[in-house]
Amino acid sequence: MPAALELTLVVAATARDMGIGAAGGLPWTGLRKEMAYFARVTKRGDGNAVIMGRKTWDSIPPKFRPLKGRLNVVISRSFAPGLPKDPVGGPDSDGPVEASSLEMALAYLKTRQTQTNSEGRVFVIGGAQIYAAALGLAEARRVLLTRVMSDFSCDTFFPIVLGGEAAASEASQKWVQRTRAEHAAWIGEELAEATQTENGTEYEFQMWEKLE
Ligand code: FOL
Repeated sequence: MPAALELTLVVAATARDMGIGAAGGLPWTGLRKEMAYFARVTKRGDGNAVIMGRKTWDSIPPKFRPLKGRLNVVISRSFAPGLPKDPVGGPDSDGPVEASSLEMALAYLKTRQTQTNSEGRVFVIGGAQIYAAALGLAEARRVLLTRVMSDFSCDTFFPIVLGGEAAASEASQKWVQRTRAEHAAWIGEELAEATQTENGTEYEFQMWEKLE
């Protein structure tokens, strides 16, 4: 029997103010190895799903969507209410599956995992509204955070602060940063040097988990 569904949020955010977006896209350009990490980690294993809001879907270059090798689930209040049926593009496609709420997206994925007897990982990939909804659920267990050290002007922000004084008390949940070894074991790959630099922007891959 598949294990209870758990959610992993994947996000890259500025260290200064948890900025994640600007003008409908990412705040930065050219963090190609960072994007490659996102793609590898969300793809690794079988039957993974990525859940995103409609604005995030729109922000992905059309040639890259649906994100391949992962079941894409897109959320919009304008989609038909009720449990989604097959993915757009047919039952074996990468979707997208159109869901009217995060709850419907999760109900769909639970049903699908039971029917296919699969235990693929479920990643929430934004944006701010969908992260906020996910963080309100007990299923949200971990955050794969890429902490971007350079400052970028942002108009969209991750809803909680991880790192610094706030992390321990955030939203009355306790978020703890896992070690590099624990992080590597969970994602299933070696982690490069603590700090990466691309095009003059420094960033660091981190994993945070919520204590019960
Ligand atoms: N998490 C992290 N760590 N970095 C991100 O850039 C990120 N971006 C989003 C959500 N979580 C993230 C949302 N935005 C693509 C584009 C934008 C996007 C998410 C994904 C995208 O095109 N992904 C392709 C990779 C294409 C390439 O290799 O350049 C994919 O296959 O995943």
